[in-house]
Amino acid sequence: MSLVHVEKENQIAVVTLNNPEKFNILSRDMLDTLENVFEELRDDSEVRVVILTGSGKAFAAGADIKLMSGLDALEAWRWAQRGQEVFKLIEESPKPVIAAVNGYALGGGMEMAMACDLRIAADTAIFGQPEVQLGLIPGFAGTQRLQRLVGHGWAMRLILTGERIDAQKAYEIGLVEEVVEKDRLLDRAKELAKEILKGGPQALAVAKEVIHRGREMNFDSACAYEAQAFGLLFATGEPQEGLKAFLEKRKPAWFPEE
Ligand code: CO8
Repeated sequence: MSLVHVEKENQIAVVTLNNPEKFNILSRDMLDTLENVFEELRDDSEVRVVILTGSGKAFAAGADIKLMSGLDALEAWRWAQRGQEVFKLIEESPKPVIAAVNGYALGGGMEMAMACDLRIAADTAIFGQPEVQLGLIPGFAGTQRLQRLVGHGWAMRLILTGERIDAQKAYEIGLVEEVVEKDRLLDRAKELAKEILKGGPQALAVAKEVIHRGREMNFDSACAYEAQAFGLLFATGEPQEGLKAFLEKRKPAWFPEE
């Protein structure tokens, strides 16, 4: 049985971490499998939006504690880099990725949700960065993504206390954009994916790129980059189609066969 299940329908891929007995922990095998899946999806022309979720009670209960208990300093360094590498692949996917957080998103599991572009949570989801309670720090880029997402104060609070918060609190601090009843989680994620599918595929990929890279630049440089990316999009033919379709009062055909 595969550790990660992928189901594709109507240009949407639902990627489900599938080790429910172990709360979908991020083991070496799980990270390797996720890497393969996201590399394949990046190159799969039939998929335009990805939904990432977990089976059972957890989205993911973090990195593999047993594995980490046997690491020396260099191995721990490499292990943190490995998680960062795989989550970067998710973040840099040219196709938008929606995290549908179904349950526990702890430690590396919460860090994985933060590498996605959008986050919706089941009302039963639980979030937390409990690393300090294990004598660790978040090592899969959580120290960086969390403060960018929710600001300095809440990042400090969650990382220093290691406290768990429920979905409603996660919504209030901006960690997730929406909370829905657990039974509705996947349907709602698919509705969001369908909204995204209305956009041009190149525009979506370029928007992601400019948002991510621009965040690390000063304002003027980021705006200059944005303007260049805006211009470059016109080389894809997509803006021409989108603008023409509006004027002709029809839906854009992003692909010739549409
Ligand atoms: N790693 C390994 N095993 C785990 C993990 C984990 N993260 N989480 C749960 N398990 C295992 C348990 O050990 C148990 O195994 P077994 O059945 O063999 O005893 C099984 O899953 C079921 O767990 P519980 O009996 O505890 O089930 P409960 O329903 O009582 O509780 C919880 C579920 C709340 C998810 C609980 O298991 C828990 O708190 N898990 C740990 C959560 C945690 O602390 N996560 C953070 C880990 S650290 C991390 O992610 C750091 C990322 C960056 C690393 C980079 C640094 C190098």
